[in-house]
Amino acid sequence: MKRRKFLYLAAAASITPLLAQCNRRRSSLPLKSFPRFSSTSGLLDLSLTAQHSTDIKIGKQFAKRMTYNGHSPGPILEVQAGDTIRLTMANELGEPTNLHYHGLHISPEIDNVFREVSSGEAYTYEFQIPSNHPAVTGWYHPHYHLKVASQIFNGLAGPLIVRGKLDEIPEVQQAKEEVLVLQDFEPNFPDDEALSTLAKRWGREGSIQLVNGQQNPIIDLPQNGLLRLRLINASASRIYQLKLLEHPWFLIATDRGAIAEPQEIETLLLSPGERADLLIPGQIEPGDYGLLSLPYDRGLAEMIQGIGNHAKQVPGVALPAETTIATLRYVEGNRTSPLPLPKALIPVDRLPNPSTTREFLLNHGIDTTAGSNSFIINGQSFVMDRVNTQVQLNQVEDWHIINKASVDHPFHLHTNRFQVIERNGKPEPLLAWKDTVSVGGYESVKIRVRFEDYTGRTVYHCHILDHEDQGMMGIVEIV
Ligand SMILES: [Cu+2]
Repeated sequence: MKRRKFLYLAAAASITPLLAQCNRRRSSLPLKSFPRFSSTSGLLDLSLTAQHSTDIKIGKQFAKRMTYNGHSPGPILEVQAGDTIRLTMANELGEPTNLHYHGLHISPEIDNVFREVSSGEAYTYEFQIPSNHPAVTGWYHPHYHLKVASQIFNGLAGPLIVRGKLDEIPEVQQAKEEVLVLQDFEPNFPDDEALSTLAKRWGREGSIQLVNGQQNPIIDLPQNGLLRLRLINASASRIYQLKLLEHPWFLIATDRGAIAEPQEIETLLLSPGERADLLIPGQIEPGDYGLLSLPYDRGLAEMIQGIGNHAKQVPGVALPAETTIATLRYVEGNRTSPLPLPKALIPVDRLPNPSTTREFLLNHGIDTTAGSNSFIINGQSFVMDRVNTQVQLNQVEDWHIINKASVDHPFHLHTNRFQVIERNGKPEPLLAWKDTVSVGGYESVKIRVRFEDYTGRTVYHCHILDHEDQGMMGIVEIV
């Protein structure tokens, strides 16, 4: 590990002058407002068309992106716990797709990643969100196997907000709210067929980091007020290590809802699929404060060592670089005295001890039963209709996720939420509800999950989506 760090630092030092030119762009444009669909009288009824758009403006260029209704990221969907969503998705992509409702606790019969919505067809998803569903920042995105990485990297993703008790806490209610969808982009990116094996094995990344499709937008921070940010990592592979420069910020919610009380943080690590809600009090010296994406090495140093320096020129392999992804700017607020942070949020009850413990070994290798040389979990790569794990409804289990590889493999479980119990054998300090957890190279994480409310087949997988497409996914059947 020491050697890996050293190599990485050496690489970072040699590229710093270049970064200073291209990534410290001055912020000038305000954060654009988002198209939004909100439920009325308990129903959110809408249509989304997955399509190609050629007129998506990124910086000064126009880019070809995959969009929902012409937007990347797609419109915000906003509902209350207990509401019904009736969403018709029309597919005009020229290839199959579908939708996954990442962050919702709903039946896998509805949130079914095995469903195919063929090109030229439409499908209506209709379901009720449980009335006891926690308030969450979720997101919707395609989950059609073998196309997940390319469709998400090309821009298909949108926020899905469930409002509830967290939103009713007076200080949270009075906060100014922004949803920030983090994506990365590369101009002139090769087609999937032309993308190098290396980029697919690494997990494709773009060198341009976008917040709601913009580079370094300005976000207003009302003086004496609170700004609530809902962050969604909708990138195919990029792991963000975020820092708000010289300004305090407080975590209030993770993937599946609120934590017990606001927690001041230094940096925030956000793997693909993960979300975090933050409160930022506008109560220090007015000015501009950069939201930095710090260089984060998810194993590139070791890979470059293995294949030589030419990794730098491979499209889809972006070198770690410091980038200001947004700028928070103090603006006049309507308050004369500071709005305090809430003292308490929502209690998080610790799950009881498990009745079963399982191991999941993440690695690269040969699965002789699938006849593939790819990304594997417990020696197996993903095969449609093969159940890898069977669990009992309502039982609590500990899953010990052990990464045997040198690169990070963030682990995502569909349908049910979990709590992280241990990381590398040490108790996890923060009790929180999660559905995606970062597992660094050679690291291990223990998660605790209760399989609640729904039987059926659902999946767990690596959220580096190229890894998932290449087999790092399994089926769990709840009986
Ligand atoms: Cu992975």
